[in-house]
Amino acid sequence: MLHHSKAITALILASALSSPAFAMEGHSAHDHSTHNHTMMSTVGKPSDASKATKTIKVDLLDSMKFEFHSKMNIKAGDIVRLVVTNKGVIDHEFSIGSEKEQKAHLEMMKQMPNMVHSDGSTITVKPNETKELTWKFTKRDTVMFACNIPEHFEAGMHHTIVIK
Ligand SMILES: [Cu+2]
Repeated sequence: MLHHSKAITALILASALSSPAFAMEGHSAHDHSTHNHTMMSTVGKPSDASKATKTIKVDLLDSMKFEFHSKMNIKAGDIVRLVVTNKGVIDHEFSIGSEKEQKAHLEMMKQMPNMVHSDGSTITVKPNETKELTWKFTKRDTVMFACNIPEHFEAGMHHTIVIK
């Protein structure tokens, strides 16, 4: 009987491990709460790093500021690879969206402060860590970069640019 149930468990495990859905489930269980719904943004969409037309480095600072290493001179249609480093000692986030989207995101973060993102428009970056996000800015628009970790946005951790 014991032998029999073991065999069944092994079978279930084997099929579960080969399923991509299981891999995602396992990932979110590990991250506690993963925000992985596909959020449509009005200011663009995630893109492939290999298609990038520009690379911009950004540092996240505990002074609640973003430090862009080059001018955010972005035109509609540009695909920008953002290389984001957390230079601080606390977690920060780098999120791309419209002002309205960032406001909604901020409200959500107040409900779930430990939310970890993987929706393509937001990355959570730990101290001394560098992560990348490639984004296609699709049209002339006002885009807001924000860290929506509670208190950070309010302390000034956001930056608005105009896409030409
Ligand atoms: Cu922050």
